Amino acid sequence: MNNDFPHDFVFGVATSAYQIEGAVGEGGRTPSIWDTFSHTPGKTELNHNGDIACDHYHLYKDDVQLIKNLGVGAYRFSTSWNRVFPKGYGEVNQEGMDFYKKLVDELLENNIEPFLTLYHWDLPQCLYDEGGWMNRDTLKAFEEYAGTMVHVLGDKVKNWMTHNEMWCTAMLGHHQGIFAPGESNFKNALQVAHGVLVSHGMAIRAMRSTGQDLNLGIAPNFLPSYPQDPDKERDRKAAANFDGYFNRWFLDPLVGRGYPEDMLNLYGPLCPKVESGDMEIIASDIDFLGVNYYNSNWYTWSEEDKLLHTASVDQPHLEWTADRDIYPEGLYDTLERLYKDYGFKSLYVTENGAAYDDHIDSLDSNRVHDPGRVKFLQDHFDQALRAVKDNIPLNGYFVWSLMDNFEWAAGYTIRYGLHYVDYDTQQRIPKDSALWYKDFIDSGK
Ligand code: IFM
Repeated sequence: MNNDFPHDFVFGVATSAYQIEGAVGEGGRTPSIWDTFSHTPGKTELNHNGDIACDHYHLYKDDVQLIKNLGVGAYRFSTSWNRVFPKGYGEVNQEGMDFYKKLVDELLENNIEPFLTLYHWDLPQCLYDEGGWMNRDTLKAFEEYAGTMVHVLGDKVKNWMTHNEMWCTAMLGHHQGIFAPGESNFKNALQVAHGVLVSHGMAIRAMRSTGQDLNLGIAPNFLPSYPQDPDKERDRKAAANFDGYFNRWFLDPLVGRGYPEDMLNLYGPLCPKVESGDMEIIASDIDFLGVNYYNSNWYTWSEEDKLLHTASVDQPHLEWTADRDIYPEGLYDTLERLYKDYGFKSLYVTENGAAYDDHIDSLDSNRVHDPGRVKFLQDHFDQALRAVKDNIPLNGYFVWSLMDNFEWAAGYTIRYGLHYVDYDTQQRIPKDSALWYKDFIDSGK
């Protein structure tokens, strides 16, 4: 596959703090909700936790070399709020901040552009104890965290994202209970989603007010939802309901449309409490939208689901990775919609990748063959290129992930990396997909 993307198209890889850093008790860091959750028996596969993870805290220089060897020009990572602000706000932990300063310097010395996410699900436990995202003080603390990070790093880091995948924070964490903090209350989950969205706008304003020249955005996850039978009105309605619940609930307020009317009607008394001015804050101007895309879903009408009336329908003709079906066209559809229906002027695929059951080659301990991942990336790159050729303003693409890491509730049982991590030795081995990505990047130079 040739690299026909424009010369200034940004290619990169992505990770997040809790998934790779480890060193949870070092450098003045206090626990986040993921420390608590993963240490609660039964919450993650095999009770895995991020205590050591990829030990990136100590191995970050080596990891920057992995990125450099790929030849990509950008790295998306997140900072741990509780490493920088052990109390969630107030006094900065200099040692924590220094870690990120050193990481950023290392990246820049190697000509890798940092894309920094402020919140990838690791809320300081002490803030959760005071009500978490349901407490307006957490929103203020996030605003302070964002402003401080830009104040310290804004001369070196131009690209910032406030939140990663707000649907997961709200729904997996506070409704389905399968992510930290493990709650199961839909009304609260909607209130959390609202708090997170308001905090996004507050953070954007705080970052802008520093006067730095910044590229500011947010990285929601998208799940295109198609009607199982497009000719059936009820299937179309079911798909629209799911779309409202997963995609539009977060997108519409970001562009100033407020919460979608059909969903407000559906949710009725479950709707979040909105304070005056909140919707204007959420709609604060951003420079780009991040797009985390993995798969798509198909829906039919169901009476069993009393709220959304949706049931997802398996698509036997689609192939699967270790945990999701594969539908590259869904990426194109998402990008097209974000441009044409929502008018976003700048888009980045901030996450896309695949999990496979990878193993080290029994005859060559330096090789890991992952043909499925190579094909997955080729097919998704094709869709991204199709979008670029159709003048959709897609400016970059970050593969999830630089290396295998702590995959949340699945622990270390699922591998998403371009590099295989041997968790006993912390050795990183480039998989065939890493070699493919490198060749692909080289072919565009
Ligand atoms: O590992 C996660 C990441 O933290 C958020 N987006 C999806 C990835 C793969 O499941």
